[in-house]
Amino acid sequence: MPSGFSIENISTQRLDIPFSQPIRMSFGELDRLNLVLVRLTDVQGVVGYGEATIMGGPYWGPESIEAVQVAIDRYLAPHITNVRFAGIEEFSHRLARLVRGNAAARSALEMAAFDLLGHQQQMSVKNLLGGCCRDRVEVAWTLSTGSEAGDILEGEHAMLSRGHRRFKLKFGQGKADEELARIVGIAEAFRGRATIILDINQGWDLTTALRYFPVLEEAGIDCIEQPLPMTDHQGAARLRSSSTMDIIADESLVDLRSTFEVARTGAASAVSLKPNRDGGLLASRRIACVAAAAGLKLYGGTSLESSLGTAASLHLYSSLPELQLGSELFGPLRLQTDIVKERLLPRNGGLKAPCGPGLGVVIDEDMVRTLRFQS
Ligand code: MUC
Ligand code: MG
Repeated sequence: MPSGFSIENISTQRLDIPFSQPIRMSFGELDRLNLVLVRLTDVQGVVGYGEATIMGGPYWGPESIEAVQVAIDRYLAPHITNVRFAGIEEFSHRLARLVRGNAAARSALEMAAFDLLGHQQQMSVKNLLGGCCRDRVEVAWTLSTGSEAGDILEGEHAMLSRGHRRFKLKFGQGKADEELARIVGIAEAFRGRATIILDINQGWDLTTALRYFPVLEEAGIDCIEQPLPMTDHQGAARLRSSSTMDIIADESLVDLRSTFEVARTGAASAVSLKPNRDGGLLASRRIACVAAAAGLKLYGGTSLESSLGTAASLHLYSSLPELQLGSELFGPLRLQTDIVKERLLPRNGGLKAPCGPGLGVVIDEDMVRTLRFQS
């Protein structure tokens, strides 16, 4: 058998999956996840699946779901079908040379290629990535009922029923002072029992952040994610020197160079990894290496993927030597329905990477057809 792999056919499908509970972020409220499902088929008929997810439109980041599909169908697929690749590194590198940016589109294709290779070789993606450094990845949960009392109730339930010990809160849902009071109330309710990450999604300027940081620190918030606009490294470095809370970089990380800049300028003490934002598992792993070399902590982020994309991230996060802040791989828990037969739902506060070949999840084609019809 010749070494490497090639793809005979690539197809994409747009799907929307409603959330069980809306999530409000600084740019608006999301009630559904937008997804592009990718299928790669080799000459033997072996199939690999991948997905790209977008949160509502080009709001969180620059890509829209329509742009993801066009990028794959028109600008990537024609150049990677019936081409022999030595392996996944060459494949991923080729995608990055074909288009600028378009990270979610590249990530979906690379994910599907990992799945395909895993099925061809009867090997799990975690083993293609070098094997596990941990057999379980901790999972945080985002509280977003819309009220302080509702969030506290839901947090208590999440701790008791699923063992979460880390919660994420979003800022940007209403009047700043009221919202601050809600966040302080929730943080105080869980002080000493759960870690709280507050994600601002670039919603503040430096003056606002300098005003609120002492209050949040006093309330027991542990980490602040992306408080300032993505390029304001100087402002973030100033915040970092004024506080003992961890600052997690998220939207600031668009590639290796920006990760290096975040590290060089001291703009964060931790980074959130997101293969869908980074251009795939291999790109996220490189970001993790640069961050680790700079002494930054690692957090296993999510782009609210279904169980398919969650499995991909889980294989990567399980294989990393360091993952100090655990993960937020709660996407499947947030979705009303899923595209795999056995959903990846956290138990005892964590998730274990599936063991089967490839990504280790089986696509539910009936559900895919239903969702396609509704999208
Ligand atoms: C983000 O900015 O982190 C992922 C989890 C969550 O609560 O929001 C998203 C996006
Ligand atoms: Mg974030």
